[in-house]
Amino acid sequence: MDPSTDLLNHIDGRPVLPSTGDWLDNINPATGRVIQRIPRSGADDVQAAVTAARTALAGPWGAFGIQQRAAMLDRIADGIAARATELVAMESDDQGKPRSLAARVDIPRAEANFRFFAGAIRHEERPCHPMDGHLNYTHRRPAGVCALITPWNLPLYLLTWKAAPALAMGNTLVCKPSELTPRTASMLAEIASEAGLPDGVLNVVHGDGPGSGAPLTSHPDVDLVSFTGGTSTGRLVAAAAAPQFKKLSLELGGKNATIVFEDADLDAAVAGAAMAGFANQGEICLCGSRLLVQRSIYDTFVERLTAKVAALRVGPPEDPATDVGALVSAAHRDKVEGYIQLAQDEGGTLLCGGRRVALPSPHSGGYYLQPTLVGGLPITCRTATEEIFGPVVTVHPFDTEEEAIQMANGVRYGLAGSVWTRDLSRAHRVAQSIESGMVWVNCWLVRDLRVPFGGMKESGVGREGGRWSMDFYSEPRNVCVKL
Ligand code: TXE
Repeated sequence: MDPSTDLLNHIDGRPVLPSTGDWLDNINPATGRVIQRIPRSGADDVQAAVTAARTALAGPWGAFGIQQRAAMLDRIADGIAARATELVAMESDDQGKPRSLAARVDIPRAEANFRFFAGAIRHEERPCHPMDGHLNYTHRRPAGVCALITPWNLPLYLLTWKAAPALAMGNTLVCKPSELTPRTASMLAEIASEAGLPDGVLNVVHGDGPGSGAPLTSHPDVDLVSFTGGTSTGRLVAAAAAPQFKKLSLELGGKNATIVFEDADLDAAVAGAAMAGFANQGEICLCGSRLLVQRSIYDTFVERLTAKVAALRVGPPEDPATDVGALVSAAHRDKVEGYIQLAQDEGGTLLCGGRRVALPSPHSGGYYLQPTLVGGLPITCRTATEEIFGPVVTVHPFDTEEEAIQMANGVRYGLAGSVWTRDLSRAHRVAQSIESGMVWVNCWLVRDLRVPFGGMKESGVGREGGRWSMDFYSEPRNVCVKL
């Protein structure tokens, strides 16, 4: 590999080679070909980044006021918008998602995250509690040095979801993106530097979990950890952060239910269930991977959904007609294939899909799977209770509302769900009975950045979004003044 194409760490405002001299290959999942090398950083690289972040807190950035920070976030948003085309291609080539999806969702949302939190701090109203003879006001201090550890499914979307509020609240950052999708994090660091963010405020350390993720979450000079990723890794992160009482937010896996009642608008529910099941190749923690359909409409619904899913186009990410791109890695494709086999071993019937898709050169080495629907499985089997995180949805009939709620809640996860019905009372009853952090009614993935976002049970701890992010990324303090 030509070293001039190597991706480098970004520490204290400049590109830096890994102290380990060790590298990982960054592979384009659409072709299976190596794009470049990325650092497999180690503890010394993490130390350099944390030192830079700590130093920057005491530098010019620490004196930035609300208006200056808001203006900085807007300039970063402008930089993302100006380089959107490049970011779309980079994200799609790293992750395998259709470019049309990155252009419609990932990159616009990255820009929106910065613009939203610029506005949030400009317009924040803070509580003031008057007493007889005293006045209490709430003051915010930055949390300090923030470790932001992000996954490979929505790389820039999720990194900016953390970085924007963290910067808005005056913190400094050490970002550790997934080793599978590293490039847009480095581009964000470049954009931030060009926007005038002082050196050391936003650092990026590339590498894998053991090499750089673990030293970062356990580093004594890191004040806060925000992690999005798998539940098992979330356990390791929590174990590393808890003994040092670091602020901690965990957004983990999901096994979300899409519940369709017999009175639902079937056109909308079929389209909604297909999108919820297979958007981003099913690699979104919010995806509806368990479909619960009232028995009276089960056959009709499944027939219509099967036709729709079978018609989804699996193709090269750069093709505008592509609905389903490549899975993020060969290992992840194999993991998902393993679950398709398990589904059949557990007695399921493939209603559609189930096989690899072979594309012509240059995509013949890519990691493509057909979107797959499985019927006939017990709701308690492994396929229907473990997170697969790929284009696989299991379909199950139910009879009563109570049964649907019990089925939806019968997993260790509690992240999201959707309910499809025209009965308003039932919609509220069911939405409030599902054990998850968020529920959509007759829609899916409609996101207002002001609302609390996060999961229950094994889907995570804490909430981010709007004022929940502002509280998490700061230390709200009370000052009481004698009048
Ligand atoms: O993510 P990991 P993986 C689920 C999905 C997927 C599974 C594992 O089921 O199959 O998680 O995916 C870093 N200390 N989701 O392995 O391991 C790692 O380098 C600190 C759901 O790709 O969770 C990466 O940057 N950091 C999820 C980040 O953690 C560590 C989205 C996530 O990696 C670490 C992605 C450690 N010990 C996967 N080990 C969602 N909720 O959206 C790894 N990392």
